[in-house]
Amino acid sequence: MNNAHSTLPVHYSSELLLQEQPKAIAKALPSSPIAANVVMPSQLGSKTVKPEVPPAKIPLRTASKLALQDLRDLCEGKILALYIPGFYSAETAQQLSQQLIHHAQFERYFRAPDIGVQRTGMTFFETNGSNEMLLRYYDEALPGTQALRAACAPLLSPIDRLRLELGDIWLDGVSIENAHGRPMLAGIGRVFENGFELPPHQDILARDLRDATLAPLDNHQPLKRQLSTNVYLQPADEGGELEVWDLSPSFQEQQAIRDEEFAYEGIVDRATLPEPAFVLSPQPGDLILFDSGCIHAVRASQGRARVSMSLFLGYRGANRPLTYWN
Ligand SMILES: O=C(O)CCC(=O)C(=O)O
Ligand SMILES: [Fe+2]
Repeated sequence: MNNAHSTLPVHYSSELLLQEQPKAIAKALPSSPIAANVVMPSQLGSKTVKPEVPPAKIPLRTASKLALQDLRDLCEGKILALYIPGFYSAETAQQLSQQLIHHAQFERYFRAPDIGVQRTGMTFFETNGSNEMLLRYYDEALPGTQALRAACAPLLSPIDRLRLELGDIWLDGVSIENAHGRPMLAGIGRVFENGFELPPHQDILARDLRDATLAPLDNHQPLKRQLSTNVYLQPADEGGELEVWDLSPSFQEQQAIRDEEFAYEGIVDRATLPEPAFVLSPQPGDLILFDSGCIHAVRASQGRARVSMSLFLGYRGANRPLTYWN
């Protein structure tokens, strides 16, 4: 562990955002009823200190379906996460998890080989500094998107369902992210191995692009926000809770609290973090969308594999297309 810095820098900043955001360790109360499988900080036994500034952000909003205003609030940073229990049928989710385990090909992330989390297609994050990996990523991207759809067939892939539902509500369109003039991967399946956590990290396209060997297209514009979206298919027997912090350190700040135990330099030392803004135990068929520029983690799971499907979304403004990739 890296003990050189024991606290996280207090200001909220991220190269993902065009403007500095107010400091926002979540002390806000949720605006909607909390599902039984969600733990808010007030229940974690931590002392509640009266905030000096008005509460900045709602940690988690629960909704019965994907709706435009909730998505806008998430994109504009008014809420940290949007939770839609039962987005996909629980029974079909369980069936699909078995189908994926048997018919899809999983391997660990090349850039995080010491973490027991496996994905289907190779993701953009893994191209890190290698021209060969970047070419391979683009060669495999479209076949990877199609292979995941085929592995779900005849069921509708939850990723495709999400893309369709986003397209139904987002008037400026929902399209594939285009960093280099070639289709990116759109959708992955994930399995979490017995006993492994996905340690605290951020997912930020700008950092992955900075690490890539090819400059982005001239007209490629930075994101105002990046969302991680996950549809959960099968929980582990124990553990596997999603934790999200309302903290988005800059690259330099993150490096100062890096956990050197892990090969991937983007892992944050847990010991430096306060209580998360929320902890969620996802159930089969649930969808969550959260700000992936904020630190998040998946607690170690035990027993059978935790299975999910995931997609990133990019937001550039209210009247701009939403984009997606992995
Ligand atoms: O599986 C999860 O709950 C979240 C995984 C994650 O880190 C992500 O989707 O960005
Ligand atoms: Fe992540």
